Amino acid sequence: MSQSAAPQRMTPSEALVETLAANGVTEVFGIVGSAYMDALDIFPAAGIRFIPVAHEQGAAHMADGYARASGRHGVCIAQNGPGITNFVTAIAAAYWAHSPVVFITPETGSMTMGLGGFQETEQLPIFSKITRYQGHVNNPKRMAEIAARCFDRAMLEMGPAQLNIPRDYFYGECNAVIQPPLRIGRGAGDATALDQAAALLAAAKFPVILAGGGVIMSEGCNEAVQLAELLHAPVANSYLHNDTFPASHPLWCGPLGYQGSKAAMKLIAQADVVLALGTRLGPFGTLPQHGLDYWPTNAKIIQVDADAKVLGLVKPISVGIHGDAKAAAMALIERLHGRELACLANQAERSQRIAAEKAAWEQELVEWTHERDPFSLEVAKNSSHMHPRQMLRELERAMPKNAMVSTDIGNICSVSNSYLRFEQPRSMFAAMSFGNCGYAFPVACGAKVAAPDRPAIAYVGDGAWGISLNELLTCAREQIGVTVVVFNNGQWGAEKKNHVDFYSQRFNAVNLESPSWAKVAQAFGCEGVTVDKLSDVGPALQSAVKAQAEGKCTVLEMMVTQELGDPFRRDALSKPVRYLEKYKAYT
Ligand SMILES: Cc1ncc(C[n+]2csc(CCOP(=O)(O)OP(=O)(O)O)c2C)c(N)n1
Ligand SMILES: [Mg+2]
Repeated sequence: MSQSAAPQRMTPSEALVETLAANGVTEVFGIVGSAYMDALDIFPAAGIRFIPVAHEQGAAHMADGYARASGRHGVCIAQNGPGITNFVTAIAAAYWAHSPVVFITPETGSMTMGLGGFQETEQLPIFSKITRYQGHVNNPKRMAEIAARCFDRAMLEMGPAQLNIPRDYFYGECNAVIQPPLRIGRGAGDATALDQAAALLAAAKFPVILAGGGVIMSEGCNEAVQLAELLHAPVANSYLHNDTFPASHPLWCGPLGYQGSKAAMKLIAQADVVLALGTRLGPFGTLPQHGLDYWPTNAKIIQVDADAKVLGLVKPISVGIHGDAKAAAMALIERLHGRELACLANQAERSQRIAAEKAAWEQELVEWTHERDPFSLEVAKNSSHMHPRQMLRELERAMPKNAMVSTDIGNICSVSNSYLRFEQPRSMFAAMSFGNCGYAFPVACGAKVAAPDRPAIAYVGDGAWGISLNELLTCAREQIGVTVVVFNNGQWGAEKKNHVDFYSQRFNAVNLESPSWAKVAQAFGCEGVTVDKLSDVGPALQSAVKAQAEGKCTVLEMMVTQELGDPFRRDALSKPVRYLEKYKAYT
């Protein structure tokens, strides 16, 4: 069958489906369409389950979640034209999450392209800036070759690859060879740079490791632990990558960035050498938080990343290593092993400092039961609903150890960053730098399909829920057992916070009237539970997780107050200025 060296006579549809099989594809997400029906017809014979969704954005998000949970390709397909344009937001999100998503985009037929026929749009320019590789089948005889390249490049370039196919090119015949996957190892990086990095680390008195998403993508978590233990260095997670280092480890100190750990911030502020391992040091990941401008501008920064273009891009660095995070960590361990390490002289003192900062932050979190700014105090005063922070703490307590949690964009989802701790990699799937509301739920669905034995939980604000809830249909129809925690605060809270801070509380389009989300879930054929007491939060989560084993999706609607945590981006807004008389009151 597949992977034979001799060319075989087959149709382009067969060449495509054989290429999927050769790449280990067992699930494809999408909405049925005439454009690719000839290929879809033979999916079952190739052992591929087609998972029909409610909206193509959901399909591409599911492919993203699938890829992030498994480390394998996530694949989606749709009808030419509108089905494909529905992919756009989710592909942009996958691009910034570095997910190896292969999205197959049948295009209008080659004989009518340019005539303004049905469902016609140029599908390559639309994705050109949010895709790592674009393969266009310019001749049906090249289907196997170009399809295989998309799978190879998605892995090589660590991001989405587009396979664009004029719809008439599924038909005909070709003599094709189904190539085995081409997986290129990256290696540890330049030996001289590694030597320099090792020298800096050996001389460091207070080294700190910042463990980024590259640690997970390279399967390098164990090596990160070994390196940290060798140096006895505290480890911070990069923003929204709380699963890069086990939270129970004494050297773990939590995430940097928005609503991150003060312990991590205070410790990295003291560093003389930072090893940024598998992180692009994205601009949002190190913004000042909690009033702390913690980035150690005088420290030597060693940055390791598999994408050479991000080295030194955002932060000045002393040493840049273009390499795989795991391999680089191993190479550094090798170079440091048995060597005199300056930082071991003060190991006991650093241990004490790490433990003290962690304890102080933990204590602060324990006491931080609600927000204390005047607006929050006012709206929570007469409310019978739960304080978001206390509700998040209860979720944290009840969270199964091997859970996968996806998080959306919103005020409460952001605050949850302080309460999400993981023991194993491939556990946290946040809407990364693209930051689209509506990310978390479909991503959790994809993760669950990829890892059916692990609990999958989505954290979603009630506003973002309106964007994504249609995929409850998919969960009910396909028996995808995920748990959705909807934070019902009756508002687009994160944006409302800007009205509070900058627009004198002139609330415009931020308050939400919604039906009972528990009843809506039930109407979709899912389970729905309204939770309004703190003591019910943990048990509700646990029974919903239990129901996942039966393929049941549960929506837990958390009734919370309208209080709001710190805003994401104080840096990006300024107080309104009005010159025209009619707008003078709007300052
Ligand atoms: C697709 C999309 N639309 C709009 C925004 C702007 N936005 C960012 S946060 C937010 C409010 C989120 O509200 P909700 O989901 O209810 O969560 P909350 O802030 O109330 O916790 C909005 C509208 C966005 N990030 N993505
Ligand atoms: Mg809300």
